[in-house]
Amino acid sequence: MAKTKAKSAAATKKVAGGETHQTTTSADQTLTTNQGTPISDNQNSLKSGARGPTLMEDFILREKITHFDHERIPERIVHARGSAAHGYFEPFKNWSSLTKASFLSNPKKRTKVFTRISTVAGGAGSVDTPRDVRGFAVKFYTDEGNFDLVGNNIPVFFIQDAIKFPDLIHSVKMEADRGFPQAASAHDTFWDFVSLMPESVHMLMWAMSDRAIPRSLRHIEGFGIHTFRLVNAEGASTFVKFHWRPSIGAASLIWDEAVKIAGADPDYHRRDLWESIDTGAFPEWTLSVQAFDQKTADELDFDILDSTKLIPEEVVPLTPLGRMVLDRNPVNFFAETEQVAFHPGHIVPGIDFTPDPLLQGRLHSYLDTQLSRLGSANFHEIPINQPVCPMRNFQRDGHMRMLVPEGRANYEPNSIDPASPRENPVRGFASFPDPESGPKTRARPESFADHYSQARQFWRSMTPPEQGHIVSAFTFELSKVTTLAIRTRMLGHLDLVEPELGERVAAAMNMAGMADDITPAVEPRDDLPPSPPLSLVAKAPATIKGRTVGAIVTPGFDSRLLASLAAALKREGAVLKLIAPKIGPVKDDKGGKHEPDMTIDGGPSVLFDACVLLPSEDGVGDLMNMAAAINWIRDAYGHLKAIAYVEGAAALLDKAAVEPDAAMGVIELDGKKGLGDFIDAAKKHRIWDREKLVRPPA
Ligand code: HDE
Repeated sequence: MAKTKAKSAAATKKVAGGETHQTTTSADQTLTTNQGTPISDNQNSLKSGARGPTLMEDFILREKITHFDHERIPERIVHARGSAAHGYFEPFKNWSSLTKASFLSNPKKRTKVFTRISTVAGGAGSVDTPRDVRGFAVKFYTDEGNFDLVGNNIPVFFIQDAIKFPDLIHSVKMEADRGFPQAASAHDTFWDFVSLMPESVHMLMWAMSDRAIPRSLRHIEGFGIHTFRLVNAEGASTFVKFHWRPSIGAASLIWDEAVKIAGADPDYHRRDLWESIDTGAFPEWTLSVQAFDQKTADELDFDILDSTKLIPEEVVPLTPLGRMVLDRNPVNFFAETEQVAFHPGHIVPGIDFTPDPLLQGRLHSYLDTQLSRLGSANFHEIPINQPVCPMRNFQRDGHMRMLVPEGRANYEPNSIDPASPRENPVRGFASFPDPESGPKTRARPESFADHYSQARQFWRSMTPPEQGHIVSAFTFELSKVTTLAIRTRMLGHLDLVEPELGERVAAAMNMAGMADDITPAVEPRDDLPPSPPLSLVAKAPATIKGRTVGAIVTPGFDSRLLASLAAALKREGAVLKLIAPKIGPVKDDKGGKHEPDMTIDGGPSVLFDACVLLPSEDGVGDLMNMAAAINWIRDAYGHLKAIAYVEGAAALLDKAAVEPDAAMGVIELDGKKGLGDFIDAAKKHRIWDREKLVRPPA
């Protein structure tokens, strides 16, 4: 039922920042070469006789093929697969007490943004739903320069020092000799590396939780991870951790769904983001900070420069700064999503770094990577990367220079051109005068040494279903590891996180009692209280806003029921998709025609958040013999989704071995009450009580 808006072809298109750039479309539709020479024949190359050899002279063929041969640029070494959208950010109030960043100074000021959300390990053509961290990168086109907040959907990281990043990434990517597995951490080299790096244990808990298989890109949280500084006009600095919270709540897939979606729709997340923006359901996030001073930092029992630690919200609560809305899809994937260049060093006055050794290494890496990926020091001139504020300096020339700077003076100071740009001690970026100093050393501070306490706190903050999924994820991944010593080493770490976790994973692998004995550098704390905001299930809002409900219909189905279902879902902000055995129009009981969105085998129930069986009586007979229809129901049940059915469809439930039971979210649509109960069940997102019937926790 998705509507696609007709797009008008225009000679020019707005790009990031709002300036107008020429596109390849023009009023005269004559096809031309890159030099503008009109082309008379785009079907045949130039030959000596119709059956003769192609001539070298064919400059049109050679230009076209040469350009084609060079269409690809190196994909990002990490975060290669991503999807992006344009939008805006607006602060809730004037935050000048905290920061002089001008985009945070005025609630009436809208700042354009471009946001790219990505997986980390897979290549650009990999699927959307592997178990992986999601990158969450936002470019704010502020009036004082571009600010890039380049974060992830998990608030901590695997390593503490940038020097380990190439090792981490080599270990998780495809194995060096065999070139597989793609986009998966479930293999020996990854678990070998992390099991030798105890600092990664906290992040592993998050990566093995349902956070790493998000329901959609609209349903993820984002985190800046490192401690940053905000600095106000008086030069006062406040430490901050950045947080993004989606307005529709965070939600995850179930592992079996993620695996099946990878086949059913490898572009599941990209399509979802595109379609929701295209139909006007704009994703929205609140940007908050945990703001704290040096005294609070000194009182914490971990180091705020250690990116493997988070500050619980009970200790420093969130201050909501403003909101981001994504309301426009890219017009060209390559020009925008592929060429956008994020860099934590793209920063504006009022925001500053800390000496977190992970962040410090990133400040080198991102600039360097743009040079190799985009091929030129002029990558900032690519439209999507251009600042919207004036940009003037004396940097000149280089590959693919687009700007044409005028004037004689290309150096500073100069007396030849008094109007040329000059430094500005008042408006200019000034680094916070951090008094850090010390002897040159390659040491890791003692304050970074506790690797297990927060991992344990995370485990204790999870609800039982979430704990069960963590156990299953460790079990799945470690069962793919062929080297026994890696498994036993990892079990040793899990025992230190929490004996119950280690024991459950060991039992699930039939390896009870085989864990290595690992001595931690610092004894894990046993007194950290659970932190409820760490659990997605505990704080899930009761809503189906932004969700998709799939309904199977067959010719002659009940039009009245469909109409009330559609109206109820619309009221709740959910999307209804019609699924039918065949893609052509389906007639209802009154003769009305409906265009199905998908066929049953092209639209398995993994693609929907809640499922409805609305076949006609005749249709039930046909569906009884369709494996895809029976699996549709079976999977919906196994994935703990609310299921509504019409009385006639009870036989289908029976064949799928699904017990009709309203208390377990399998609800008969018998008028208003049935519909209301179904919506209420769908708002729970999952019927967790059902899990013990289909997948008893390990
Ligand atoms: Fe990145 N990371 N990273 N990273 N990262 C890149 O830059 C790097 C880290 C993150 O949508 C690369 O343009 C190092 C943490 C995102 O285009 C590269 C280290 C966090 C994206 C790079 C880290 C991130 C990247 C590859 C350890 C969360 C995608 C392509 C010191 C706070 C941005 C590129 C996009 C991309 C290096 C660790 C987030 C190679 C050296 C921690 C969201 O420069």
